[in-house]
Amino acid sequence: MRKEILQIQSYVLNRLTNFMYKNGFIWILPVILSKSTDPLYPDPSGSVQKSLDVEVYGQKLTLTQSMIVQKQYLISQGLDRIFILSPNIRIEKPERASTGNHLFEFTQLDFEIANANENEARKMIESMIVNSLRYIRIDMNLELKALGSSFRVPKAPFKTYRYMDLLDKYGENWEKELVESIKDPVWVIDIPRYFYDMEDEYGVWHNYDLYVPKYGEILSGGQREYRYEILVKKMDSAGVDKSKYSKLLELAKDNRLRPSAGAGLGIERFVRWIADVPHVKDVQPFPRVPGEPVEL
Ligand code: ASN
Repeated sequence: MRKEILQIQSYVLNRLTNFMYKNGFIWILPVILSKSTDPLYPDPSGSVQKSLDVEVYGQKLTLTQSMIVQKQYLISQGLDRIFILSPNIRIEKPERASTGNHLFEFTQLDFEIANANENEARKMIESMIVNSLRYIRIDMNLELKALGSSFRVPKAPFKTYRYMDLLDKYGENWEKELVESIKDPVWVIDIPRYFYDMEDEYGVWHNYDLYVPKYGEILSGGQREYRYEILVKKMDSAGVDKSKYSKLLELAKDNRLRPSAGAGLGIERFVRWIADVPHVKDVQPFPRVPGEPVEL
């Protein structure tokens, strides 16, 4: 484990949390056990095999896969901007060990903005990325040089591609083709997936993932669904167990969910791109690689 990578990671965490704080976000502590966690399906590029359920005091809870439902809850309670450094457990298929992108335990900077639409959220994310990279370039210059990292600071707005267009152009292998063809981060939008991402009446999904050159996706987010009937319909068609989401559905039924948009930035993926190292396991001293034994 290179010390420079951990120095960069430490700096990145400081920069990102500072950026959020200065932009009016309230820092919330994470939960590791959830009644309502992200089901992570349907997702065209997902590979989570199962969720880990445990019984605690007679109640069935799940190791948190993402805090999306908790974020929607907090927004419904009147908070306008929130973020969490959230540890997530996702039991990925062992084949994902070789992508360089997957750990079965990782941390995301997960945030949500009340009343924001897709464009406003993407703008805020672009400024967070560009702003922190500018500082990293300067303040971490020695560490970046020692690692031979050559990332460049991009300019906003980032280029945007539609998921279906990429699929048409490159086929199933589109992610690999895309990251090999770009020099700066790009957006992939309009991806058919989770019940909580907003799909409008024309079938357009108002969600967005951020891809970086060479490595792939580092951030995923969307404008949120808050309408009761649509949430129920989406959960039913995905085969999601609605009893796990009773609080969310109760709020939606009472018209108390508010429109919002947000995203989660994978910390290990972001640092790995900055440090320019082959695998996300290289930035975590205690890596949890799909299919591989844990040492500590
Ligand atoms: N955190 C992501 C979001 O806000 C969800 C995820 O990690 N699946 O959209």
